Amino acid sequence: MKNYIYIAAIILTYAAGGMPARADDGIVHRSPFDFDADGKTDISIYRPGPSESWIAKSGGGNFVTQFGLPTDKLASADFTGDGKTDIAFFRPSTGQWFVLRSEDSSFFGFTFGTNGDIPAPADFDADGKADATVFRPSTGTWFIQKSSGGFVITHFGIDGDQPVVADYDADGRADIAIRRPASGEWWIDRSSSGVIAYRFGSSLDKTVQGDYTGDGKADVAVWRPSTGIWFILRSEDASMLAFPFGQFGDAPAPGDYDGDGRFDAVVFRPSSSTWFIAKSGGGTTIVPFGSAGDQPLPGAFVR
Ligand SMILES: [Ca+2]
Ligand SMILES: [Ca+2]
Ligand SMILES: [Ca+2]
Ligand SMILES: [Ca+2]
Repeated sequence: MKNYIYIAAIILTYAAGGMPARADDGIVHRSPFDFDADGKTDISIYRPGPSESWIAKSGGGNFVTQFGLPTDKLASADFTGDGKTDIAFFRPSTGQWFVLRSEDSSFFGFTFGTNGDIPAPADFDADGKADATVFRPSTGTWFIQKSSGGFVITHFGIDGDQPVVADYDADGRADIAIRRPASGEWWIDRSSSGVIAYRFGSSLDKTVQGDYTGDGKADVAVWRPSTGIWFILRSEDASMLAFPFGQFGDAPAPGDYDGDGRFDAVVFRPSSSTWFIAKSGGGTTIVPFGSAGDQPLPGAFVR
């Protein structure tokens, strides 16, 4: 009972919007999976069978396109730098990337990585364009193809680690980071402030890092499939926020769906093809979109 009251109390804090506003630091913090550049993450899915991506644009209208193969890994990000997320895939069998330009729906492809690599595109050089990136678990090596030119090859992590890239120190540059499931360790190589490590979550938790508190710094966060509880490690003071949202069988799809600069807890429920969005600005939105077997695009980098 005591535990229940504790959780209820923190939900109230969360829903009341008691978080500080995002830092006014001049850095553009774009919402992920924002296909129409209105600052809001869009409800969107990939349907592997027919290789269709369906996007419910928060600015209005639906978009559907056939692109990729059923066995491709989701890798959507803003590679072209126009503020709109580009539908993109990584093909493990060949190490190829395929990007559908948001500007004109033309596509380009290139080879970067090899079978077994895990795609983790993000903007490491802070030029507004996502950089093709893979983490190679077998050797613990990161390969980053910078959009501004040049490559980064660096060792960070060991076999079995999972990439959990985000901007944890709010300098506008994505940070190399891994989660080690067996021990629940997170190791973050912050681009401006050095390496930091946390122990947070259990091996079965799903990684849902993002800026839930609105200070511009991504918060270490996990979603527990067995109970549907979200655990967020606040970047401000490393205190923990926990609240239930979703249930077993759901797929977490974190992002900023209401565009207030704070991540929202979101799950896609395949059994009923329904999205549940706990808006950080307050209120819950329930939207039917997709069908069983679909993969939420905003869940592309949930590990
Ligand atoms: Ca870049
Ligand atoms: Ca950073
Ligand atoms: Ca934060
Ligand atoms: Ca939000």
